Parts: sequence; C-alpha cells; structure tokens
Amino acid sequence: MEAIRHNWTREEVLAVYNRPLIELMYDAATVHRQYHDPREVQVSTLVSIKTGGCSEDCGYCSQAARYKTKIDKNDLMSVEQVKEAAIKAKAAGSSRVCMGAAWRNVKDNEEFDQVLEMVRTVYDLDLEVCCTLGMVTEHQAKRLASAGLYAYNHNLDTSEEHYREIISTRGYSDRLQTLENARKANLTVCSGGIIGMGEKPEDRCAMLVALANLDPHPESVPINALVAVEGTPLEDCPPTPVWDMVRMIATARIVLPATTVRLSAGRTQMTPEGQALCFMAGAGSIFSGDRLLTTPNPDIDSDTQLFAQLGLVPKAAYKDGDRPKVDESYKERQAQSEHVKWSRPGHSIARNVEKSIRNLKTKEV
Ligand code: SAM
Ligand code: DTB
Ligand code: SF4
Repeated sequence: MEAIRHNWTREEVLAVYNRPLIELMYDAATVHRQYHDPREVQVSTLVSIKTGGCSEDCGYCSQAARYKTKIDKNDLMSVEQVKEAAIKAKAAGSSRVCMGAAWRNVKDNEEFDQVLEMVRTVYDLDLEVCCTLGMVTEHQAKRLASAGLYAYNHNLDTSEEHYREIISTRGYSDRLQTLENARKANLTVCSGGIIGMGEKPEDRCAMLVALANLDPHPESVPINALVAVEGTPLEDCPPTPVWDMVRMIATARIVLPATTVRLSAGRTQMTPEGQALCFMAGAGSIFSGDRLLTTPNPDIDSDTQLFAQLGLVPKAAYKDGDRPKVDESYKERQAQSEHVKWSRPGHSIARNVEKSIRNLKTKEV
C-alpha cells in the first residue's frame, strides 16, 4: 500500500513525473486501486454564479475586467436561478454542484448572505456543495460550513516561482492561508492547478509538493489544462499535449494517494482515448455539462457514451457518509471584522500589462 506522505521533495516528485510513461501509468493505476474504486467517477457541475468584471490580473482568466474577452458578464444570480440549475444538474447525473464567483475575496455583505442561501438550497437537494469564491477568512469559511458547504475550491494554480509570472494582484501565501481557513472550518479542501501556462515540469512538480505538504492532503486536486482564451495574456499558449495531462494526473495520483484527482478544464481538446488514459492514470472526477465557467466543455451525451464505453459509473453524493450538518448560525453576520489583510504583491508582469485595456487607454491619452 502506497503510504500517505507529507515530506515529498521536489527531486523525488520530478523523478516520478519523468518515469517512462507506461511505467508511470501502471504505478499510478496500482495506487489508484489501493485507495479508490477505479470504476467510480465523481461528476460535478459548475455554476458561474457571478461572471466577469473581476479586479484581479490572473493571466489565464476570461473574467478579469482588465482583459478584453468575449464573455457574457452577469451580476450575482438569484437563489431561485441556482436552484433551477442544481435540479437540472442532478437530473443529468451530477452529485456535486460547484458555484464559482469572479471575486478576489469574499466580503461580509448582502451578496455573501445570498451565496449562503444558495449553499443551503443546493444542500437541501441532497447534492454535495462546493464553492470557489476567491480568498476566504476563517469566519466566512465557518459560515459556509454551517450553511451546508461540503468543499471549498481555491487553486494554487502553479509553483510559487511561476505564479509570479501569471498573477501580480494576489499572493501565493494568501492562497495557502485560504486553504488553512477552509480546513479550520472543517470543510473539505479542493486545490490544484493549471498546466500549459509556459511552466516547466519542475514547476508542475513543485505545485504537487506544495499540495502534498498540506496535512491532511486536500481531498480533491483539480488538474486543468489551460483553455487559452482570446484577449488574455496567455491567449497564444500552445495546446497542452495529452501526454502532459496523463503524466500530471499520474504523478498527482502517486503523491496524493487518497485524494480525488480531477480531470478538469481542457477536455474539449482531448479525444475519448486521451481521456481514457487520464482515467487509467487515476483521474476520479470530471466536470459535466457543456460549459465550465465561461468556456466550453464536452456535452453530456458524449460523456454518457464515454462512461458506457469505459465501464465507468458516476459516484453517489456523500458516499463516504460525510454529509455536513447544517446550523442556522450561518445567518449571523460577523459583529466585528476580522481585520484580515490580504496581500497585494503588486510587481509588474509585462504580458499582463500589455493586454490590459485600462493600460492601453492610458497610453492613448
Ligand atoms: N475567482 C475565484 C478564484 O480565483 O479563486 C474563483 C474562480 S476561478 C475562475 C477558479 C479556477 O479556475 C482558477 O484558480 C483556475 O485554476 C481555473 N481557471 C480559470 N481560468 C482558466 C482557464 N482559462 N483555463 C484553465 N483553468 C482556468
Ligand atoms: C477548477 O480547478 N477548474 C474549474 C473549477 N476548479 C472552478 C474551473 C475551470 C474554469 C475554466 C475556464 C472557464 O470556463 O472560465
Ligand atoms: Fe478573478 Fe478568479 Fe479570474 Fe483571477 S481566476 S481573474 S480572481 S475570477
């Protein structure tokens, strides 16, 4: 049985990543069978509850206000709209709904109160509820947990070193702090990253080391292939080879044996055979539905067909018997602010500045 370790070194993980692919896949498939039922795949649906207009400069993101991208921006959805989307997701076979908001961080205001009602409403439908709302304080995480939230997603995205080339408006240490806050609130933690942003294999492995150093390990690690969105600083990044995706998933599987590794963004660029290799290498979850947050995803019919061809079955909600208990305290706004100061590294990333509309307009004046 592969041991659960929190002391992986970058060299060790890179050596795993660089194993001959056939060996790596075999080793990963072996570990997968020790901790998971290889036929079960957890199916989640994303709902973009607030889309676009974000203050941050994440170089990959279609939702950053400063880049000129073709997305339909939306203010915060109503609880009723989210309920409808969740009912549809459940009927289509999802056991988890993940609500995403284009926010830098959660603020203690009416909009957050509304998100808490969304969490409670989706929980009452017997679905696992996940949120990805940016940085959260411990108190905010606790309110989410009391409303019935099961998981909080906040990605490290890449290595600490490469992160400086992608984002200048929020720090890596704040990301780790958010994960700690989610953990303190007894939420399960979902954190992973993106490959195909010009990083080296060393960066990919350094990100896995950062995740593996967390004790306990995140319950869920999404591996996204960059969706190169027109208008973003990363629009010209070449497509990620499927082999890199398989390698990354297999390495994550070995380093984080009990974690659910998610085959996340980038599936529209992959063949069914490529996706099958990812499942062989230990992927245990996908996002379903023809849209992720703002970008396309394979339609439900093609996923249903793929599951039938591969003999995969969707995993039931709360199969591990860990449905959270809700209590009404989520309704209480914090009397006193926690005075959290999220950092603003504020260094300059030439590629991001160049793509920023605000900056171009300033130049024109
Ligand atoms: N605003 C919140 C935040 O940044 O934490 C939540 C939403 S954000 C869109 C969630 C994650 O989606 C990002 O951290 C990133 O890993 C992933 N993501 C965003 N745009 C992507 C893209 N174009 N390709 C692949 N993954 C992407
Ligand atoms: C994650 O790691 N991937 C999902 C989920 N967590 C929130 C989001 C992928 C977003 C892809 C780009 C888009 O659709 O805007
Ligand atoms: Fe905003 Fe999140 Fe997109 Fe960054 S990834 S620009 S924080 S929505």
